[in-house]
Parts: sequence; structure tokens; C-alpha cells
Amino acid sequence: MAFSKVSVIGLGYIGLPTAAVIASRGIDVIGIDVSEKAVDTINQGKVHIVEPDLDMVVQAAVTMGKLRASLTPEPADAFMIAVPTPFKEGKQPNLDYIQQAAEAIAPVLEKGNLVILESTSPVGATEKLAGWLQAARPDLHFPGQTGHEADVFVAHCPERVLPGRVLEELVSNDRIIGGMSQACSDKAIELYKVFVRGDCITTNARTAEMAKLTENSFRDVNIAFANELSIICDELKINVWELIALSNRHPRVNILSPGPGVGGHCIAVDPWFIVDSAPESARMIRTAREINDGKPDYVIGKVKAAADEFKRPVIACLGLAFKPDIDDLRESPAMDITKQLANMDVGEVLAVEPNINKLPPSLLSEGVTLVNLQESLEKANVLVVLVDHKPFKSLTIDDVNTKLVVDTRGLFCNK
Ligand code: SAJ
Repeated sequence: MAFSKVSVIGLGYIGLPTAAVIASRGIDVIGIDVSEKAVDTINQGKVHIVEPDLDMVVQAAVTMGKLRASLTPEPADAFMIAVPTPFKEGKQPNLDYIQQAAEAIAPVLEKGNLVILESTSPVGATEKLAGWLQAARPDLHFPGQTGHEADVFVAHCPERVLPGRVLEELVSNDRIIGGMSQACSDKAIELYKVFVRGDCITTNARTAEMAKLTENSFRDVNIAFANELSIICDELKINVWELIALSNRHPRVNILSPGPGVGGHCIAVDPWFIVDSAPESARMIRTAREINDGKPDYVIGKVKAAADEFKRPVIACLGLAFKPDIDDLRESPAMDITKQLANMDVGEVLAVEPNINKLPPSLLSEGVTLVNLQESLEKANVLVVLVDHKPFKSLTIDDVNTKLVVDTRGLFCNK
């Protein structure tokens, strides 16, 4: 086998599943992370992130002796970098984690190795990665974008999996393989073929970087269109959900769903990488971001207006996660809205989140109380639907007809 040992740098929600899936194909995998806690947890066969079935796959791989975690890089045939690329002040991409990963693996690199950048990255990041590796290892030859013979192969292969379906999509999704030369792409395909059932399509590194950003921007722009429509429809007293359902009957129209804003770690971040690279030209992409980022304040305005109808309003926020049927509260517009409502003292704020057992400190400190759905129905005057979790879908109009409802997800649109 061409790859007998693979190293995955960054054991987060992409790196850990990738490491475990490759290990399950019989390859020795060493995962590297800067968090001692993550390393210890994984070496015990456990997981520190929530993703369906991940615990089983990690436990099996560790028990078989195929997966192990460490703080220190060691030699391997291939290195896959899956570290975060957040943005810094001014919405500029922060590549520090990629640089640190490059500096960590550089001392153990050997001729013939493959280095893959999986992290979502601004255009040009893979070239920078090769530059950092080159600076640390002047004895080795790294590829330039033009692609000449190199000792180490470098490619960008962006992750594209959906949180909640990671293990399935890791295997079934098509992969974009952006080698810094054809030889780099060929080498990277060999590795992905080990576990990917989807097609592996080759391009250059810059196009691969832009493709990932484009996918998430496409979704952001389309959600912004739906969110803008929802505001226009409020003004014109039209039910936006009915409107979208009618428009989507057209064979070439497919409008997404409005909501309380866009959450998660990707769609609300990645478009800014395009804006940062082409600030003059990326006008629609920037506006879409602004529309989606403005939606929580718009929802808060509606809730305040509803609460004003009551002397001592009790407001129940249904859902805190960033999308349905997950427990991830980070970067969630529902969290933001709930927190702000409590902070503004609009009334007593209750939260219903069936996927968690206790509230995060940021809501506890604002005096928010976690209740179940039934209790919220008994106590609240104002009901704010923020996430369309499965348990909420069984609610009927009769359950809520004594309350004012701010429904950001269209839960009651057909009822
Ligand atoms: N949302 C809406 N209306 C919609 C669809 C989504 O308001 O019609 C909101 C959701 O409620 C959520 C946010 O958008 O707050 C994002 O959710 P999502 O399920 O659309 O996407 P993510 O962030 O979980 O994962 C995305 C995926 N990208 C695309 O679907 C183009 C995933 O494939 C990427 O791998 C991931 O980003 C990533 O890591 O970049």
C-alpha cells in the first residue's frame, strides 16, 4: 500500500472523523492536536466532540491499534491538516493555525511525503503553506504553483461534510483535489481513494480553495434572499412560507428557507474570505452576509413588539442550536437572540432546547431558565420559534392560540 502511515493534524470535527475513517481502512493513523485533553480522550477510545456514530468508529480504531493521538508530530507518509481558519478583527482570515501546523510537521517531513490542506482557506493559502514548509526545510524541494518536480507533494482538498452527517458524507461526497501540480493531485487522489466512494476531481490549488468558499457563499446568498423576502413579506402582510412554497412550484425556482439568521462555523464565515480577497468586486456576497447577520436584530424587534402587549411578559424561546436536531449551540443566532432578549429585560425568558440538559453559562448569567416544551406552553405569553427541532413539529395552532407567536422557521405556516 502506498500509504502505510497517515498523520492528521487537528482532531476537531473534521480531523477526528477523517482520522478514524482512514484507520478503519487498515492504515496506521496518528492524530496530532495541541489539546492535551483531546489527545487523552481519544487515546482512551472516546470522543470530545458530538457527531452521530463517531464514538463507535473512534473506539473501534483505537482498540484495533490503528488510531492513536499525540501532541508531537512524527514521520508519516501523508499529513492532512484540518485546523480551524477563523477570522480576525476586520473579518480577515487568520491563517495562524495553518502556519503553526506547518511549523510543527516540517521537522519530520521526508522526501516523497504528501501534505494536504483540508481546512477551509482563502485563495493563496496552500501556496503560503508550501512557503512556510519550504522556509523550515530548505533541504527539501516544494512545489510552486507552476508545478515542477518536487520532493514533497502539496494539495488543497477542502472538507465539505455537513455536521450531523459527517461519517456518511466523508465517504459519499465527491472531493475536489487541488494539487499544486498534476503530480501532487495524482498523489492526493491515491490517498482519498482509500476511503472516498464519491468522485475525486482534480484542479489546481487556487481553484479548489475558491470552490469551497463558493459553495458556502452560494448557500449564504440564497439564504439571504429568503431572509430578505421574509422582511419584505412582513411589510406587505404576506405569508412568506406560502409565498415560497408557491414560487418553488416553478420548475426552475428553488428558494431556501428564511430563519433567525445564519449560524454554524462555515456559512457565516467563509464568504468573508472572498470579500477580503476581492473587496471591491464581492458586492452581493458582502450584502448577503450583512442581511443574514442583521436578521437576529430584526427578530428581536418583533419579539419586543409582541412582549409590549403584556404587563409582565413571559417569553419562551423554542430552540437554541444553530440548526435542527443537533446540540451545537456555538455560533447560533437562536442563542444570540435568547441572550439579548434576557439582557434587554424584555420579560422573563424561558428556553426550550430538547438536545441539552443544562444551559450554557452565558444564558444562566442572564437569568434564562431551561424548561421543557410543556412547561413553556403553560407559562409563556410570547412564543419565539427559533429552531425547527423535531419535537416542536408536533405543535398545533390549538397549542399556541392563547399566545403571540414569532415564528422564524415557518413551523405553523401550514397549520
Ligand atoms: N439555514 C437557513 N435556511 C436554509 C438553510 C440553512 O436559515 O434554508 C441556516 C441554518 O439554520 C444554519 C445555517 O444556515 O443556521 C447553516 O446550516 P447548513 O445546514 O446550511 O450548513 P452547515 O454550516 O452545517 O454546513 C455547511 C455545509 N455547506 C453547504 O451546504 C454548502 C457543509 O457541506 C460544509 O462542509 C460546511 O458548511 C463547512 O464545513 O464549510
